[in-house]
Amino acid sequence: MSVSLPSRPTLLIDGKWISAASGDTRPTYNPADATVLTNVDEAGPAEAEAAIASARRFFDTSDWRTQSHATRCALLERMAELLQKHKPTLAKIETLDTGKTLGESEIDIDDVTNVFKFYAKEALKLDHEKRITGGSVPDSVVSRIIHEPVGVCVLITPWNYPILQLCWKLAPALATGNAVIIKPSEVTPLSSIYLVHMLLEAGFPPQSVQLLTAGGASVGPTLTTNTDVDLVSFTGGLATGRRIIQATAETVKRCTVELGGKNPNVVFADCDLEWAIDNVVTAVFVHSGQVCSSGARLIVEQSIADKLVAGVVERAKQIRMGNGLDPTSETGPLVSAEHRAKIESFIELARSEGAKILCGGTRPDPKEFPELAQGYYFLPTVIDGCNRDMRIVQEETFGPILTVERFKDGDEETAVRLANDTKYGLAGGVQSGNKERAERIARQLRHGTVWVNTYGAYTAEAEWGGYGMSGNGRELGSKGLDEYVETKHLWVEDKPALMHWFKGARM
Ligand code: TXE
Repeated sequence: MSVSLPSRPTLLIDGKWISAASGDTRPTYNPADATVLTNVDEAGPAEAEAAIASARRFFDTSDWRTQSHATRCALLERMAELLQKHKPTLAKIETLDTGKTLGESEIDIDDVTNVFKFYAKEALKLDHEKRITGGSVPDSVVSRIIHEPVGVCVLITPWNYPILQLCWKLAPALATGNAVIIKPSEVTPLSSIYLVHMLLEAGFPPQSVQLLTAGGASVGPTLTTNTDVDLVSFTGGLATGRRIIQATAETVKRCTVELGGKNPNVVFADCDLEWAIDNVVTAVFVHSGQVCSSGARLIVEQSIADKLVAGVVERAKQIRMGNGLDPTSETGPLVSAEHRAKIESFIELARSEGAKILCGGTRPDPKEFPELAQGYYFLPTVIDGCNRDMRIVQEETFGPILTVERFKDGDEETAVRLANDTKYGLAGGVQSGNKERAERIARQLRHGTVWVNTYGAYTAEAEWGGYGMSGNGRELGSKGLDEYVETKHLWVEDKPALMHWFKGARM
């Protein structure tokens, strides 16, 4: 299946596609077979400075930020149309770069089409100026709340959902009149490059968007400390997130971070067994577990546990791994050799902690699956005998690894305690045939999204984000728009009068 990949130059700075002054490039790999897909330009601090300067100039001197929301929202609507028009190519690029199946890439594009459409409507509400009356506001005063863009926004995205994570930030940022600097993951930059070409095709002003393809270490410090940057929105790992919060604190930038999770899926014995097996397998093994909200911790009621776990193991063994472009593949490889090495070290950790690996725990056997031998594949893995003190239960592996913990029949308190016993708090599931019980448990979970009798769905209209170390702020929904908006209070006195505070001789 041929597709033309974005070609160099890949840096968009001040409205022009350029290469790095250093001439440096970086290869990007196809995780399905470890071949080099193409090379992209590698920006350095000088290019980051140039992108910031251009974005600042554009934001301060153009009429982009003062236009009506309706004008900008029309561009968002156009972008939604273009996402559908370019879907076949964009989906293939996403699959080649991330390894996810083509079906998953297409779902991501449909989802972000809805995100653009949603914010094209939602941002229109900001044209409404809220009038404050009564209280301590005198009749002679017109007091209003108006909304303005934050300014220059740096958007840093990860490799597991490159288009999706970028659009969750991009749509609200552009709808509200900000100037954005995009820094995609160096592991999967291709769909973001393609998407930036689409933004220009849609008619966004060239300087409203700057693109830096680069490693985090080379441009990150500049992007997060420069005084001309007003906001940093980051999705990625906890360690990098902490670094970004610290870096942005010095200049008191607005900073929102989404840092993943270690998400519980609580299953009660009153579920239909076959249904519950399907739910658990889907929750954890989609995209080979490289999902921030994946249901990686099964917390199961004792009386159903053995049967459920046996069923999950059986199903996990049947998952068809393969190249994402092959329509028969149900899940793809891990994103990189480095990430697979990390997953393998987690397996060693689990063993050393005394947990029992029931299935998987290795790469596919190259004799049995020669077609998978070159890629970064790792078998769906179920680990039993876990308890809350184990690091395999506490750390985010971001791979196809399910840990199993049990609670005594009817012991809802323990189920909730186990589910909440994580430093993260992004998402979780409650599966039960008893609706009242499910609702009761769902309300006690300290997680940003809780699915009841299903797992994994989201919608552009509902906020997404985490409690605890899963991050701060929210994406999607109306709060996802607020992240990119400054609120200004205008207090206008219609009948100016002496204030009588200082009583100098002349008054
Ligand atoms: O992500 P990083 P990594 C988790 C997952 C994974 C771990 C590490 O557990 O194993 O994070 O993944 C940019 N200043 N998630 O190392 O480093 C980087 O270039 C500015 C969860 O690949 O967090 C990339 O664009 N930027 C997650 C982005 O940060 C910097 C999704 C994310 O990279 C930077 C992915 C710096 N100093 C991984 N250093 C989720 N929440 O969904 C790096 N970057």
